[in-house]
Formats: sequence, structure tokens, C-alpha cells
Amino acid sequence: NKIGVIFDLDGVIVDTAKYHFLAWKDLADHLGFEFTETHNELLKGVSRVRSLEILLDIGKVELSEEKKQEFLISKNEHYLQYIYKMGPEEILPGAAELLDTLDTLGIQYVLGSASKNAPLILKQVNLFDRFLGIVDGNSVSKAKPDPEVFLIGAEKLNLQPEHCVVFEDAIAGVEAANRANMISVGVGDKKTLHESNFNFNNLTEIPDNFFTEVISE
Ligand code: B16
Ligand code: MG
Repeated sequence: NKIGVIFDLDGVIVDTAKYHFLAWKDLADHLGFEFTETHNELLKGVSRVRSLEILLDIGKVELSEEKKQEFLISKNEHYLQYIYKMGPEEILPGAAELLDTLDTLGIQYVLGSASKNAPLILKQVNLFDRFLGIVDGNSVSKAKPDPEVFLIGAEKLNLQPEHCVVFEDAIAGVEAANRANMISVGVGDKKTLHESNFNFNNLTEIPDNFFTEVISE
């Protein structure tokens, strides 16, 4: 009875949402409307292109395709300024320990993120080499809640979807895992992530016997 794990990146391994926020807020300032942390919640787990659409809806701004492309590039360049300053100290509590536990148990894991910057971010925090594979925003055509990202992850793990455990902080990600017929673990607020099979406030709360329990179920 073999299982594997698929990790989301932003909100599970690192908190890059705060950098996305700064970069999107700068664009909103430039376009002349307010963009708050509450608004930023709507962008979590969502693709870059979709994030811009949501942002423009909030500001009731309409732009040409050309302008949109231009802002997608400048937002990302701004965001990367923060990413280049990241280091291993930004790994979220419990994440490194959890990877150690999985290594000890011989359970393999891959990344399943919407971010096109995922490989760079993992390199910044020195975790790139630990993952068996990386599925990111460059390798999928359909964004979460579509299950594509996790189904490709299962292929990399060489496992059936029902033997994959997904750690996700976003509603769309939990939905994607459920639609993929995987075991979904919500990381964050239980009320928000109520569709997940299991829920923990953060990765430090995962009990030592969690994976042995999941395997025996
Ligand atoms: P990029 P995840 C997601 O990461 C973020 O939560 C989301 O806010 C962002 O728009 C998306 O990646 C795309 O990121 O602009 O770097 O391609 O949670 O799926 O790891
Ligand atoms: Mg996330």
C-alpha cells in the first residue's frame, strides 16, 4: 500500500502571497484604485492571468490586450524583486520537518503549484532538489480548480490518484484535489477549507502517525 504527496507552494511551503500583494497593489495604485489584503485573498491559488482579470474587475478598469500583457510582465518583474531576496528562513513552520518525515517514511513527493515561478522560489529556499518532480504554471493548460495539475503530479509519482495526498491552502486547490479523486488536506482556516478531507491550521499540527493512518485507511 503505497502513497505519495503533492504539495501546493504558496501558502503551504512558503508565503509568497505577501509579495504578490505588494506587486498587485503597486499596479492598482498606478491605475488609481484601492487594493486591500482582503482583495488579495481572492488571488490565492489563482493563475497570474486570472489574477489580473480579478484585479481589474475590483478597480472596474478595462484595458486593451496589449496593456494587459504589459502589466502582466511588469507585475511579475516587480514580484521577482522580492523573490530574489528570499532565503530558507522563509520556509513556513513545519514544512521542512514534514519533508524530513516523508523522507524517513520513504514517501515520495512532488510540487503542484499554479506559479510559473515555482522552480525559482524552491531554489531560493533550498528545497528544489528535494522534490521528485515539479508541476507548475508552465506545465498545465487548465488552472485549479481543474484537477490537471495534480493528475500530472500523480503521473510523476507513478501512483493512482486515490493514493495521492494533496496539501493545499486555497479553496480552488482543495476542489482540484477532490475532483482528481485524491486525499485533500486543507492547510489553514477550517471554515474556508471545509471541503477538504483533513484540515490543519499549519504544517506543525500534522501528527507523526498521520501518513501511517492514511495508508491503513
Ligand atoms: P505566478 P500556488 C499561486 O501559487 C499563487 O497562490 C497565486 O496567488 C498566483 O497568482 C499563482 O501562483 C501564479 O503565480 O505569477 O508566480 O505564476 O498557491 O498555486 O503555489
Ligand atoms: Mg496556495
